[in-house]
Amino acid sequence: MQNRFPDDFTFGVATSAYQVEGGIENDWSQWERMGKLKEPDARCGRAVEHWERFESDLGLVQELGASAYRLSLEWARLEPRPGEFDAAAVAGYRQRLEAMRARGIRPIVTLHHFTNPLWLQDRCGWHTPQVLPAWRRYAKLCAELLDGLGAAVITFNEPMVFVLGGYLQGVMPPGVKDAKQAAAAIENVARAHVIAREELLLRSKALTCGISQHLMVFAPARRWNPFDQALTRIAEENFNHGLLRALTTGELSMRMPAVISLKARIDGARDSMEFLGINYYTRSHLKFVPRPPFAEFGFRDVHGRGLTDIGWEDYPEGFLQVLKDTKRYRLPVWVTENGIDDRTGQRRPGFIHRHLQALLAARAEGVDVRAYLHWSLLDNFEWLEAWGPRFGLYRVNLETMERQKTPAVDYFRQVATSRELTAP
Ligand code: IFM
Repeated sequence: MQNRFPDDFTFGVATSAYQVEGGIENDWSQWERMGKLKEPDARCGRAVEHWERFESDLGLVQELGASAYRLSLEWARLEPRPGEFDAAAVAGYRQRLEAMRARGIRPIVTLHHFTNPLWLQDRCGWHTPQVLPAWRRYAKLCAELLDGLGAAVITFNEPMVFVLGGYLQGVMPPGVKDAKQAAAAIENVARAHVIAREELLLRSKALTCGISQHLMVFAPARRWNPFDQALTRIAEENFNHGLLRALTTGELSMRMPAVISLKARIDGARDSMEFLGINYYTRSHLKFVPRPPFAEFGFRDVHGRGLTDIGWEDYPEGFLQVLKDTKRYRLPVWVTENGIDDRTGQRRPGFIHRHLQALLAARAEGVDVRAYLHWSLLDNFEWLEAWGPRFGLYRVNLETMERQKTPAVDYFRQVATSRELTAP
Protein backbone atom coordinates (compact mmCIF):
# COMPACT_ATOMS: atom_id res chain seq x y z
CA MET A 1 0.00 0.00 0.00
CA GLN A 2 1.35 3.34 -1.14
CA ASN A 3 1.94 5.62 1.86
CA ARG A 4 3.95 8.51 0.45
CA PHE A 5 2.82 11.83 -0.95
CA PRO A 6 4.90 13.32 -3.76
CA ASP A 7 6.97 16.41 -3.02
CA ASP A 8 4.68 18.64 -5.07
CA PHE A 9 1.52 17.52 -3.22
CA THR A 10 -0.06 20.45 -1.36
CA PHE A 11 -1.20 20.20 2.25
CA GLY A 12 -3.29 23.10 3.43
CA VAL A 13 -6.24 24.28 5.49
CA ALA A 14 -9.45 26.15 4.68
CA THR A 15 -11.87 28.67 6.17
CA SER A 16 -14.47 31.11 4.83
CA ALA A 17 -14.80 34.79 5.65
CA TYR A 18 -18.21 34.92 7.31
CA GLN A 19 -17.56 31.82 9.37
CA VAL A 20 -14.42 33.18 11.04
CA GLU A 21 -13.74 36.88 10.44
CA GLY A 22 -16.42 38.56 12.56
CA GLY A 23 -18.20 41.90 12.26
CA ILE A 24 -19.84 41.23 8.89
CA GLU A 25 -23.33 42.36 7.96
CA ASN A 26 -24.83 40.34 5.09
CA ASP A 27 -27.81 38.17 4.13
CA TRP A 28 -26.83 35.54 6.72
CA SER A 29 -26.69 38.02 9.61
CA GLN A 30 -30.20 39.09 8.64
CA TRP A 31 -31.25 35.43 8.44
CA GLU A 32 -29.97 34.96 11.99
CA ARG A 33 -31.95 37.94 13.26
CA MET A 34 -35.04 36.41 11.67
CA GLY A 35 -34.57 33.51 14.11
CA LYS A 36 -33.86 30.98 11.38
CA LEU A 37 -31.01 29.04 13.02
CA LYS A 38 -31.52 25.82 14.97
CA GLU A 39 -31.06 27.90 18.11
CA PRO A 40 -32.99 31.05 17.21
CA ASP A 41 -30.91 33.29 19.47
CA ALA A 42 -27.55 32.21 18.08
CA ARG A 43 -25.53 34.77 16.11
CA CYS A 44 -22.30 34.72 14.13
CA GLY A 45 -21.40 38.17 15.49
CA ARG A 46 -17.67 38.52 16.09
CA ALA A 47 -17.19 34.94 14.82
CA VAL A 48 -13.68 33.96 15.98
CA GLU A 49 -12.12 37.37 15.27
CA HIS A 50 -9.99 36.06 12.45
CA TRP A 51 -9.97 39.51 10.82
CA GLU A 52 -8.16 40.98 13.84
CA ARG A 53 -6.07 37.91 14.60
CA PHE A 54 -5.10 37.12 11.02
CA GLU A 55 -1.34 37.47 11.48
CA SER A 56 -1.18 35.20 14.53
CA ASP A 57 -3.56 32.72 12.86
CA LEU A 58 -1.09 32.52 9.98
CA GLY A 59 1.37 31.31 12.58
CA LEU A 60 -1.02 28.40 13.19
CA VAL A 61 -1.12 27.60 9.47
CA GLN A 62 2.67 27.40 9.57
CA GLU A 63 2.66 25.35 12.75
CA LEU A 64 0.62 22.79 10.80
CA GLY A 65 3.30 22.54 8.14
CA ALA A 66 0.71 23.69 5.58
CA SER A 67 1.88 25.46 2.44
CA ALA A 68 -1.54 26.71 1.28
CA TYR A 69 -4.42 28.46 2.98
CA ARG A 70 -7.87 28.66 1.42
CA LEU A 71 -9.88 31.66 2.56
CA SER A 72 -12.72 33.66 1.04
CA LEU A 73 -13.34 37.30 0.24
CA GLU A 74 -16.53 38.74 1.69
CA TRP A 75 -18.54 40.57 -0.96
CA ALA A 76 -20.54 42.48 1.66
CA ARG A 77 -17.35 43.76 3.32
CA LEU A 78 -15.83 44.84 0.01
CA GLU A 79 -18.97 46.39 -1.50
CA PRO A 80 -21.23 47.43 1.37
CA ARG A 81 -23.42 49.51 -0.97
CA PRO A 82 -23.99 48.76 -4.66
CA GLY A 83 -21.12 50.18 -6.69
CA GLU A 84 -19.34 51.60 -3.61
CA PHE A 85 -16.21 49.77 -2.59
CA ASP A 86 -14.76 50.00 0.88
CA ALA A 87 -11.13 51.03 0.34
CA ALA A 88 -10.07 49.93 3.83
CA ALA A 89 -11.53 46.46 3.28
CA VAL A 90 -9.81 46.16 -0.11
CA ALA A 91 -6.49 47.20 1.42
CA GLY A 92 -7.11 44.93 4.41
CA TYR A 93 -7.54 41.84 2.27
CA ARG A 94 -4.58 42.78 0.09
CA GLN A 95 -2.37 43.21 3.14
CA ARG A 96 -3.48 39.84 4.56
CA LEU A 97 -2.84 38.06 1.27
CA GLU A 98 0.59 39.67 1.01
CA ALA A 99 1.33 38.55 4.56
CA MET A 100 0.60 34.99 3.46
CA ARG A 101 2.97 35.27 0.53
CA ALA A 102 5.65 36.70 2.80
CA ARG A 103 5.40 33.56 4.92
CA GLY A 104 5.49 31.27 1.89
CA ILE A 105 1.83 30.29 2.19
CA ARG A 106 -0.01 30.10 -1.12
CA PRO A 107 -3.40 31.86 -1.10
CA ILE A 108 -6.34 29.91 -2.50
CA VAL A 109 -9.11 32.46 -2.65
CA THR A 110 -12.84 31.75 -2.85
CA LEU A 111 -14.88 34.61 -4.31
CA HIS A 112 -18.29 33.38 -3.13
CA HIS A 113 -18.81 31.18 -0.10
CA PHE A 114 -22.59 31.15 0.54
CA THR A 115 -23.01 34.79 1.65
CA ASN A 116 -24.27 37.87 -0.23
CA PRO A 117 -24.53 41.58 0.51
CA LEU A 118 -27.99 42.46 1.75
CA TRP A 119 -28.50 44.90 -1.10
CA LEU A 120 -28.04 42.09 -3.61
CA GLN A 121 -31.04 40.27 -2.27
CA ASP A 122 -33.14 43.43 -2.20
CA ARG A 123 -32.26 44.44 -5.76
CA CYS A 124 -31.54 41.24 -7.62
CA GLY A 125 -31.30 37.75 -6.23
CA TRP A 126 -29.32 34.99 -7.88
CA HIS A 127 -32.43 34.03 -9.85
CA THR A 128 -32.54 37.34 -11.75
CA PRO A 129 -30.42 38.35 -14.77
CA GLN A 130 -29.48 41.59 -12.97
CA VAL A 131 -27.25 39.62 -10.64
CA LEU A 132 -24.73 39.16 -13.44
CA PRO A 133 -23.64 42.78 -13.98
CA ALA A 134 -23.44 43.20 -10.20
CA TRP A 135 -21.30 40.07 -9.98
CA ARG A 136 -19.06 41.30 -12.83
CA ARG A 137 -18.38 44.51 -10.90
CA TYR A 138 -17.42 42.46 -7.82
CA ALA A 139 -15.35 39.99 -9.87
CA LYS A 140 -13.45 42.88 -11.48
CA LEU A 141 -12.64 44.25 -8.05
CA CYS A 142 -11.46 40.80 -6.90
CA ALA A 143 -9.26 40.47 -9.99
CA GLU A 144 -7.62 43.81 -9.17
CA LEU A 145 -7.24 42.89 -5.53
CA LEU A 146 -5.57 39.56 -6.39
CA ASP A 147 -3.36 40.91 -9.14
CA GLY A 148 0.23 39.66 -8.94
CA LEU A 149 -0.29 37.49 -5.85
CA GLY A 150 -0.16 34.13 -7.65
CA ALA A 151 -3.35 33.08 -5.87
CA ALA A 152 -5.45 30.19 -7.09
CA VAL A 153 -9.11 31.17 -7.36
CA ILE A 154 -12.26 29.26 -6.50
CA THR A 155 -15.19 31.15 -7.98
CA PHE A 156 -17.95 29.41 -5.96
CA ASN A 157 -18.03 27.22 -2.92
CA GLU A 158 -20.59 24.40 -3.07
CA PRO A 159 -22.93 26.26 -5.44
CA MET A 160 -25.55 23.51 -5.37
CA VAL A 161 -25.77 23.72 -1.58
CA PHE A 162 -26.23 27.47 -1.63
CA VAL A 163 -28.74 27.47 -4.51
CA LEU A 164 -30.86 24.51 -3.46
CA GLY A 165 -30.78 25.57 0.22
CA GLY A 166 -31.70 29.17 -0.61
CA TYR A 167 -34.06 28.82 -3.58
CA LEU A 168 -35.58 25.33 -3.44
CA GLN A 169 -35.69 24.19 0.19
CA GLY A 170 -35.84 27.71 1.61
CA VAL A 171 -33.65 26.83 4.60
CA MET A 172 -30.92 29.34 3.80
CA PRO A 173 -31.22 32.96 2.68
CA PRO A 174 -33.17 34.21 0.81
CA GLY A 175 -35.54 31.44 2.01
CA VAL A 176 -37.31 30.88 -1.30
CA LYS A 177 -39.04 27.61 -2.20
CA ASP A 178 -39.46 27.86 -5.92
CA ALA A 179 -38.06 25.37 -8.42
CA LYS A 180 -38.11 27.88 -11.29
CA GLN A 181 -36.08 30.39 -9.30
CA ALA A 182 -33.69 27.63 -8.24
CA ALA A 183 -33.16 26.61 -11.88
CA ALA A 184 -32.54 30.23 -12.90
CA ALA A 185 -30.07 30.66 -10.02
CA ILE A 186 -28.12 27.55 -11.07
CA GLU A 187 -27.85 28.87 -14.61
CA ASN A 188 -26.71 32.28 -13.32
CA VAL A 189 -24.05 30.70 -11.14
CA ALA A 190 -22.65 28.88 -14.18
CA ARG A 191 -22.61 32.16 -16.13
CA ALA A 192 -21.07 33.99 -13.15
CA HIS A 193 -18.22 31.47 -13.05
CA VAL A 194 -17.43 32.37 -16.67
CA ILE A 195 -17.68 36.09 -15.93
CA ALA A 196 -15.23 35.80 -13.04
CA ARG A 197 -12.78 33.98 -15.32
CA GLU A 198 -13.09 36.70 -17.94
CA GLU A 199 -12.29 39.39 -15.38
CA LEU A 200 -9.37 37.41 -13.93
CA LEU A 201 -7.97 36.69 -17.38
CA LEU A 202 -7.93 40.41 -18.19
CA ARG A 203 -5.36 40.74 -15.39
CA SER A 204 -3.33 37.60 -15.89
CA LYS A 205 -3.16 34.89 -18.50
CA ALA A 206 -1.65 32.47 -15.98
CA LEU A 207 -4.93 31.61 -14.34
CA THR A 208 -5.50 28.75 -11.89
CA CYS A 209 -9.21 28.69 -11.31
CA GLY A 210 -11.89 26.17 -10.38
CA ILE A 211 -14.92 25.70 -8.18
CA SER A 212 -15.39 23.75 -4.95
CA GLN A 213 -18.10 21.23 -5.52
CA HIS A 214 -19.67 19.36 -2.61
CA LEU A 215 -19.57 15.72 -3.67
CA MET A 216 -21.75 13.54 -1.51
CA VAL A 217 -22.11 9.78 -1.74
CA PHE A 218 -25.77 8.85 -2.13
CA ALA A 219 -27.27 5.43 -1.42
CA PRO A 220 -30.84 4.11 -1.48
CA ALA A 221 -32.37 3.95 1.99
CA ARG A 222 -34.15 0.71 0.96
CA ARG A 223 -31.60 -1.12 -1.14
CA TRP A 224 -33.99 -2.85 -3.51
CA ASN A 225 -36.59 -0.10 -3.75
CA PRO A 226 -36.63 1.20 -7.37
CA PHE A 227 -37.81 4.67 -6.30
CA ASP A 228 -34.96 5.03 -3.81
CA GLN A 229 -32.55 3.75 -6.45
CA ALA A 230 -33.83 6.27 -8.99
CA LEU A 231 -33.53 9.08 -6.43
CA THR A 232 -29.95 8.08 -5.77
CA ARG A 233 -29.07 8.30 -9.46
CA ILE A 234 -30.86 11.63 -9.85
CA ALA A 235 -29.07 13.12 -6.85
CA GLU A 236 -25.69 11.93 -8.08
CA GLU A 237 -26.13 13.15 -11.63
CA ASN A 238 -27.65 16.52 -10.74
CA PHE A 239 -26.37 17.57 -7.29
CA ASN A 240 -22.86 16.17 -7.77
CA HIS A 241 -22.29 16.36 -11.50
CA GLY A 242 -24.75 18.77 -13.15
CA LEU A 243 -22.63 21.90 -12.76
CA LEU A 244 -19.33 20.12 -13.26
CA ARG A 245 -20.59 18.84 -16.59
CA ALA A 246 -21.57 22.39 -17.54
CA LEU A 247 -18.15 23.80 -16.65
CA THR A 248 -16.36 21.13 -18.65
CA THR A 249 -18.64 20.73 -21.68
CA GLY A 250 -20.42 24.10 -21.85
CA GLU A 251 -23.83 22.37 -21.72
CA LEU A 252 -25.90 22.83 -18.58
CA SER A 253 -28.42 20.05 -18.29
CA MET A 254 -30.25 19.01 -15.12
CA ARG A 255 -33.32 16.91 -14.69
CA MET A 256 -34.88 16.26 -11.34
CA PRO A 257 -38.33 14.94 -12.35
CA ALA A 258 -41.20 17.05 -11.04
CA VAL A 259 -38.70 19.51 -9.55
CA ILE A 260 -36.10 21.04 -11.88
CA SER A 261 -35.63 20.71 -15.58
CA LEU A 262 -32.89 22.81 -17.06
CA LYS A 263 -31.10 22.89 -20.38
CA ALA A 264 -28.88 25.76 -21.49
CA ARG A 265 -25.72 26.39 -23.42
CA ILE A 266 -23.31 28.42 -21.27
CA ASP A 267 -20.96 30.33 -23.56
CA GLY A 268 -17.39 30.22 -22.33
CA ALA A 269 -18.05 27.43 -19.81
CA ARG A 270 -16.43 24.65 -21.80
CA ASP A 271 -13.06 23.71 -20.24
CA SER A 272 -13.40 26.59 -17.79
CA MET A 273 -11.53 25.05 -14.85
CA GLU A 274 -7.83 24.45 -14.40
CA PHE A 275 -8.57 22.20 -11.43
CA LEU A 276 -11.57 20.51 -9.93
CA GLY A 277 -12.09 21.42 -6.27
CA ILE A 278 -14.06 18.88 -4.29
CA ASN A 279 -15.42 19.00 -0.77
CA TYR A 280 -16.15 15.62 0.75
CA TYR A 281 -17.72 14.84 4.11
CA THR A 282 -20.16 11.95 4.15
CA ARG A 283 -22.76 9.61 2.63
CA SER A 284 -26.48 10.18 2.66
CA HIS A 285 -29.20 7.51 2.39
CA LEU A 286 -32.16 8.66 0.30
CA LYS A 287 -35.76 7.58 0.72
CA PHE A 288 -38.48 8.41 -1.78
CA VAL A 289 -41.61 10.03 -0.33
CA PRO A 290 -44.69 10.57 -2.53
CA ARG A 291 -44.98 14.33 -1.89
CA PRO A 292 -42.65 17.30 -2.51
CA PRO A 293 -39.70 17.41 -2.10
CA PHE A 294 -40.02 13.63 -2.80
CA ALA A 295 -36.89 12.75 -0.83
CA GLU A 296 -35.91 12.25 2.77
CA PHE A 297 -32.31 11.79 3.66
CA GLY A 298 -30.55 10.31 6.66
CA PHE A 299 -27.16 9.13 7.87
CA ARG A 300 -26.28 5.65 9.11
CA ASP A 301 -23.35 4.36 11.08
CA VAL A 302 -22.81 1.40 8.75
CA HIS A 303 -19.21 0.67 9.78
CA GLY A 304 -19.64 1.26 13.50
CA ARG A 305 -17.24 4.20 13.61
CA GLY A 306 -19.87 6.30 15.34
CA LEU A 307 -21.75 9.21 13.74
CA THR A 308 -20.12 12.62 14.05
CA ASP A 309 -21.52 15.21 16.50
CA ILE A 310 -23.85 16.62 13.81
CA GLY A 311 -24.86 13.05 13.00
CA TRP A 312 -22.96 12.39 9.77
CA GLU A 313 -21.50 9.03 8.77
CA ASP A 314 -17.70 8.78 8.90
CA TYR A 315 -17.28 7.15 5.50
CA PRO A 316 -13.78 7.29 3.98
CA GLU A 317 -14.76 4.53 1.53
CA GLY A 318 -17.00 7.13 -0.10
CA PHE A 319 -14.06 9.52 -0.42
CA LEU A 320 -12.28 6.94 -2.57
CA GLN A 321 -15.48 6.44 -4.56
CA VAL A 322 -16.02 10.14 -5.34
CA LEU A 323 -12.35 10.67 -6.11
CA LYS A 324 -12.39 7.80 -8.59
CA ASP A 325 -15.55 9.22 -10.11
CA THR A 326 -13.77 12.52 -10.89
CA LYS A 327 -11.66 10.74 -13.52
CA ARG A 328 -14.43 11.45 -16.02
CA TYR A 329 -13.42 15.14 -16.02
CA ARG A 330 -9.72 14.58 -16.80
CA LEU A 331 -8.71 17.46 -14.55
CA PRO A 332 -6.29 17.78 -11.65
CA VAL A 333 -8.27 17.35 -8.44
CA TRP A 334 -7.81 19.46 -5.33
CA VAL A 335 -9.59 18.40 -2.18
CA THR A 336 -10.65 21.85 -1.05
CA GLU A 337 -12.49 20.64 2.08
CA ASN A 338 -12.62 17.51 4.19
CA GLY A 339 -13.06 17.40 7.94
CA ILE A 340 -15.03 16.26 10.96
CA ASP A 341 -17.10 18.06 13.55
CA ASP A 342 -15.55 16.66 16.68
CA ARG A 343 -16.18 18.37 20.00
CA THR A 344 -13.57 16.29 21.82
CA GLY A 345 -10.84 16.56 19.20
CA GLN A 346 -10.02 12.89 19.84
CA ARG A 347 -11.57 11.49 16.66
CA ARG A 348 -9.98 13.89 14.19
CA PRO A 349 -6.53 12.22 13.83
CA GLY A 350 -8.15 8.88 12.94
CA PHE A 351 -10.55 10.60 10.55
CA ILE A 352 -7.68 12.35 8.77
CA HIS A 353 -5.68 9.13 8.60
CA ARG A 354 -8.55 7.15 7.05
CA HIS A 355 -9.33 9.87 4.52
CA LEU A 356 -5.70 10.33 3.51
CA GLN A 357 -5.45 6.55 3.07
CA ALA A 358 -8.40 6.79 0.68
CA LEU A 359 -6.77 9.70 -1.12
CA LEU A 360 -3.55 7.74 -1.61
CA ALA A 361 -5.55 4.75 -2.82
CA ALA A 362 -7.23 7.02 -5.37
CA ARG A 363 -3.85 8.30 -6.54
CA ALA A 364 -2.67 4.71 -6.88
CA GLU A 365 -5.67 4.10 -9.13
CA GLY A 366 -4.70 6.98 -11.38
CA VAL A 367 -6.72 9.89 -9.93
CA ASP A 368 -4.64 13.04 -10.28
CA VAL A 369 -5.23 14.43 -6.74
CA ARG A 370 -2.77 17.19 -6.04
CA ALA A 371 -3.94 18.88 -2.85
CA TYR A 372 -5.64 18.21 0.48
CA LEU A 373 -7.03 21.20 2.38
CA HIS A 374 -8.48 20.34 5.75
CA TRP A 375 -11.68 21.98 6.94
CA SER A 376 -10.98 23.76 9.09
CA LEU A 377 -8.07 25.72 10.53
CA LEU A 378 -10.28 27.03 13.35
CA ASP A 379 -13.61 26.31 14.94
CA ASN A 380 -16.12 28.37 13.01
CA PHE A 381 -19.72 29.48 12.68
CA GLU A 382 -21.46 26.48 11.17
CA TRP A 383 -24.43 28.12 9.43
CA LEU A 384 -27.78 26.75 10.64
CA GLU A 385 -25.98 24.78 13.37
CA ALA A 386 -24.22 27.95 14.59
CA TRP A 387 -21.58 27.18 17.27
CA GLY A 388 -22.35 23.57 18.21
CA PRO A 389 -20.15 21.72 15.71
CA ARG A 390 -16.40 22.03 16.13
CA PHE A 391 -14.50 21.55 12.89
CA GLY A 392 -11.28 23.31 13.93
CA LEU A 393 -7.83 21.77 14.04
CA TYR A 394 -7.52 24.55 16.61
CA ARG A 395 -10.26 24.74 19.16
CA VAL A 396 -11.44 28.30 19.85
CA ASN A 397 -12.63 29.38 23.27
CA LEU A 398 -15.61 31.49 22.23
CA GLU A 399 -15.36 33.72 25.32
CA THR A 400 -11.66 34.54 25.27
CA MET A 401 -11.02 33.71 21.57
CA GLU A 402 -7.97 31.78 22.68
CA ARG A 403 -6.81 29.14 20.15
CA GLN A 404 -5.91 25.73 21.49
CA LYS A 405 -4.30 22.83 19.61
CA THR A 406 -6.41 19.70 19.20
CA PRO A 407 -4.51 16.40 19.01
CA ALA A 408 -4.79 16.43 15.20
CA VAL A 409 -2.41 19.41 14.88
CA ASP A 410 0.73 17.40 15.60
CA TYR A 411 -0.51 14.53 13.47
CA PHE A 412 -1.32 16.79 10.50
CA ARG A 413 2.07 18.47 10.81
CA GLN A 414 3.87 15.16 10.92
CA VAL A 415 2.17 13.92 7.74
CA ALA A 416 2.46 17.25 5.89
CA THR A 417 6.16 17.65 6.63
CA SER A 418 7.31 14.01 6.35
CA ARG A 419 5.00 13.35 3.32
CA GLU A 420 4.53 9.91 4.73
CA LEU A 421 1.22 8.58 5.98
CA THR A 422 1.57 6.71 9.25
CA ALA A 423 -1.18 5.85 11.72
CA PRO A 424 -1.80 8.47 14.43
O1 IFM B 1 -18.69 24.75 7.19
C1 IFM B 1 -19.05 24.21 5.97
C2 IFM B 1 -18.47 25.02 4.83
O2 IFM B 1 -18.87 26.35 4.89
C3 IFM B 1 -18.90 24.46 3.51
N1 IFM B 1 -18.62 23.05 3.43
C4 IFM B 1 -19.07 22.21 4.52
C5 IFM B 1 -18.55 22.79 5.83
C6 IFM B 1 -18.99 21.89 7.00
O3 IFM B 1 -20.38 21.77 7.01
